[in-house]
Amino acid sequence: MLSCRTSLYKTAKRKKNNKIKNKRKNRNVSKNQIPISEKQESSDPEEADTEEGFSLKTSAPSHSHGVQPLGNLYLTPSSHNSRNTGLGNLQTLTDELVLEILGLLGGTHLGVLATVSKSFYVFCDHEPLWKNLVLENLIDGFLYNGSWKYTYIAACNPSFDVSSIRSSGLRVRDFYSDYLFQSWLCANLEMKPEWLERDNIPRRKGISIEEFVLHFEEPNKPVLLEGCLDNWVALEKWDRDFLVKLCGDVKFSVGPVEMKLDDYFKYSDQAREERPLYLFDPKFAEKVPQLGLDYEVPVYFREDLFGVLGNERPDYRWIIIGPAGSGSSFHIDPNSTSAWNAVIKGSKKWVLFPPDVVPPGVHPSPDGTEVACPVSIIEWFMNFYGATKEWKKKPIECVCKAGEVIFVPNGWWHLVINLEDSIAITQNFASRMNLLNVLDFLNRPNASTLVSGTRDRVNLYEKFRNTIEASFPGTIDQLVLKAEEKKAQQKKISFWDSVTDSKVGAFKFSF
Ligand SMILES: O=C(O)CCC(=O)C(=O)O
Repeated sequence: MLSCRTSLYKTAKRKKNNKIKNKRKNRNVSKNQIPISEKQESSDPEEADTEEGFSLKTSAPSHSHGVQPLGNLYLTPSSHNSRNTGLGNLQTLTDELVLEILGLLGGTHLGVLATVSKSFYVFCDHEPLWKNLVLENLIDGFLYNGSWKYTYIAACNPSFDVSSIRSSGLRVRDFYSDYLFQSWLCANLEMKPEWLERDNIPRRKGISIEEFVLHFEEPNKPVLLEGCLDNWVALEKWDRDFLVKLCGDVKFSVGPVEMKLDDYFKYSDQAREERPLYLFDPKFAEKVPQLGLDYEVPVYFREDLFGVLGNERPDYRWIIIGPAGSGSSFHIDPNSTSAWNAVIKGSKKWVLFPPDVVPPGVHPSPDGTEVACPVSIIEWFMNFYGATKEWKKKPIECVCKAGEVIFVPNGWWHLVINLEDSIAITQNFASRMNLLNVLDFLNRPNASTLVSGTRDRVNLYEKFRNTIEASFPGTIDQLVLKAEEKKAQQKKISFWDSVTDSKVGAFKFSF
């Protein structure tokens, strides 16, 4: 098992109802677990495979400062960690805490502090610190410049020639840090073939709407649907060149910032980081109406009762664009809605757990407003995926390719990682099958923090309920009645099951 970090990152996904706290667990690295140190010095990244069978991306650079995992310290005769000497009295702080404190500084102070010692130099050069500075300060967009640090410096000092200081970084001897090492490792790891092997989702082609409802929507089970995008213009036309020509200058939501599509693609060409920025925009069809016209909702998902709210409905559709390695870490979709996700270019690995199974490594807060999970998707695979092999309730998994659609039923946990540069459309909806769940969710006492995708979180319940009543009188009552009948039926069945079981037991004993 590789080392893990414990720093807390906070990101709030715009689509999701729950804030996601990313956590890296710290485990010690045993001697024979990370044999990377010498190989890491090699300029050929392909040599840098670990004994556990992890392989690095072919274009992976070695760690720019030569940081090694802590376990390697015990292999060195000198047993000296320059991380500690360079931090002085601060050496007792964990790496997470050092970085947390450095995160309070601006760019100029980080630059000055970097000159204090080699250790501070390595810490102050940590890319996520500079990424945060960019995302906090350059919210109207930026031009990525090869690294977050150079992006920030170039944006703040337009007349300064960043290329004059660009270097591959100062290599520091005997610097051991699991936290920093793992950040580099996760940015440069290839997905292992065994992480992609399990494919146990039901696949269907050409089924009727009734079959979809009976076998998947009503029992709330995921399914991968093939062949239902065949008439999408988007499937035929959308690729990077087409989109850049159509709307390269239009700004889309990318994390907390707005970026021109063209600038986003330029960033994603160069992005080599643990959690690449993901373009996830709920207003794409308002910004570029043509995008909304190039696809249609697959027949299975046409009943969307939130439609009664018109412009007042919560966000419900997104264009999603990201490079290989980008994706969505574990979450449940907002407002108890179900969703469909159609891949237009590229491919996505999906891992889904049913509502009653919390994925390993994921810790939701009791009120459901926050979720703590590993820093990155790749870290989840590295440290937690293996555990699911032993689980009785295995996750549902698949690789969803261009032209395919996945149905994500309400309440299911899911994680998605793009295996290639990908473009997708997703929509969330409330059909008759999940209307009561949605209404219950909107009516929860903490709706003001739980409901998402709208400014009117508290009033959404009343508004939605009343409008449904007006548009489809009696529907809610009918659904409530049906749900009660179903519950009673289930109770009856489980009563007779238990009686039968005890009879069998009695027979056995009577022999
Ligand atoms: O990254 C993706 O394509 C999946 C998005 C997702 O999980 C969602 O829309 O809920």
